[in-house]
Order: sequence, then C-alpha cells, then structure tokens
Amino acid sequence: MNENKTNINWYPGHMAKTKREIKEKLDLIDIVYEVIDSRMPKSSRIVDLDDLIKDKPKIIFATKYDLCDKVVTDKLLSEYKDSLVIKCNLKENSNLLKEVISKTESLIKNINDRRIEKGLSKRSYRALVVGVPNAGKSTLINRLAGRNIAKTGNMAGVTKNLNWIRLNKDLELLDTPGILWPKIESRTQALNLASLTSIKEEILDKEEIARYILEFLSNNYPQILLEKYKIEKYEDNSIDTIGRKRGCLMKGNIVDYEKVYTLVINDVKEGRIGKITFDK
Ligand SMILES: Nc1nc2c(ncn2[C@@H]2O[C@H](COP(=O)(O)OP(=O)(O)OP(=O)(O)O)[C@@H](O)[C@H]2O)c(=O)[nH]1
Ligand SMILES: [Mg+2]
Repeated sequence: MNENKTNINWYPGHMAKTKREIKEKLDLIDIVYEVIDSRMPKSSRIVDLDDLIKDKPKIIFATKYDLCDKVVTDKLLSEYKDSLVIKCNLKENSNLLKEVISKTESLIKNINDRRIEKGLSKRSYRALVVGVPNAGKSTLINRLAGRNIAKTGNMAGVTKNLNWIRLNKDLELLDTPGILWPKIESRTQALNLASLTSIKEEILDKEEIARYILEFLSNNYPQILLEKYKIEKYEDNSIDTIGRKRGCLMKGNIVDYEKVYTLVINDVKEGRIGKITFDK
C-alpha cells in the first residue's frame, strides 16, 4: 500500500459544519480547552486548530492519562512547553476544577481586571472545549461540573451539537462534537486515530486497523503481544494463530477473520491491552 494512503474516509460533512459553527461563536470565547488523548499526544492534535481559534489563549488537557505509557507520553507532552498542559485521569475524582479555574485565571484574568477598572462587575469566563472525536471532551465537562450533564460514550461522534454548559459563577463551557481535518497527511496518524476510536468504527477497514495494532505492539510492546495474544512477533499469519488460540472459529474449524479483527480492536478500545502510547 502507498505509504500515505489508507482506506479510511474520516471527514464527514458534519465536521465542516461544526467548524463553521465554532467560527461563528468565536467572539464569545475567552479561552480554548484543547482535549487530546494521552495515548496519542501528537496524533490527536487537530492540525488546523490554530486557524480555527486564531490567537485565543489555550490549555491542553491530556485525558486518559491512566491508559497511557507515561514514559513516552511525558516526553511527548514536554515538547508542548509553550502551552499549559494538564494531564488527567477523568475516571478518578480529583481537584481538577480548582486547578482549571486557577490556570484559566492565570491566562485571562485581565478580562475581569479591566471590567473592575471600568466599574463593572466580574463575569464568568467562557471556554471552548474542542478536540478529535472520543478524546474525552464531554467527560471532562462532566468531571468539572461534578455531575453528568453532557452525554458521553466510548465511540466517535457522541456529541452532535454545540452546547453551552454553565459550571458555576466562574466558568461556562461550550461542548462541541469531535472534529478532524479534511486531509490526514500521515498514514500513521490516521491509523493511530482509528486504533484509538477517534474515527467512526462503521467506516474502518477492520483488517487494516487490527494488523496495524498487532504490528505496532510487536515493534514497541512485544511483552504485551506475548502476554495478551501468546505470539512472539507479528507475522502475516498471526491472525490465524490468534484466531485458533482465542477460539474465533467458524464451522469446519476455519478461523473467523472478522472476529479476530474485532477482538484486537476492542481490546485496545476497552483499554484491556495495558498501558500504551501510539505516538513516538
Ligand atoms: N480511562 C479513561 N477513560 C476516559 C477518560 N476520559 C474519557 N474517557 C472515556 O472516553 C470515552 C469518550 O469520552 P467522551 O467524553 O464521550 O468523548 P468526546 O470527546 O466527548 O467524544 P465525541 O463527543 O464523540 O467527540 C468515554 O468512554 C469515557 O469514559 C480518562 O481520563 N480515562
Ligand atoms: Mg462529546
């Protein structure tokens, strides 16, 4: 296959619509919360985000920190030293809201300072929450709100519309549907996004994704490959081997390939594979 081509068509019309709607709301936005997935700190960054948000101040939220390979992810996140980065495990209760308010204020406190100088009362800050599908945007909002106010789910495309959510007197958040960009230049980036459920499953070439995951594990986490699938190294016939070992068989003792692809994809999707980071 051509290095830069995959069979994935990842950019449905509603993503263009979301971008348009975000642009229309931009004047109302004080700060941007860019949500990325800690298991792919590079691949899950929206490449044309700066075109979209112009020069708005920004905080990066690296979600799913509990699922990543911290050594690799910490190194990659340290490259974003020009931005404030908050690493978070949103499955856990923590003092996240306090940290977020304080970091937000450190960037945009001047808004209220100016209002007070003019004799006006303070107003709440308005943050745009943006990121690729399934990054954890709505979960972040729920965690900050301390209640389940936004719909979440482990698949791409759960949030369908832009929704304002008022957290408290200090902060209002705009939840948005996940977006990608029209052309993903790098095949690796497309496959990382697909492997980590940021691209709708219905349109995936399952064989391509499952083979990519197994080859990636073989090259980077051979111990996981061995423990999970009992194979030392990925080879073309690994699908057969896994199918037989895991009982993915059809009538006549024939391996059910589709079942093996789904098994591998779901192991990653459900976080059953151990702590891994797909970017390098
Ligand atoms: N383990 C773990 N799971 C997380 C974390 N954050 C989010 N998730 C899970 O990731 C999945 C996606 O979360 P959502 O909040 O729906 O993602 P989203 O970015 O709003 O997705 P769309 O609305 O589809 O764009 C859900 O199953 C969450 O439970 C985290 O820090 N750790
Ligand atoms: Mg959402």
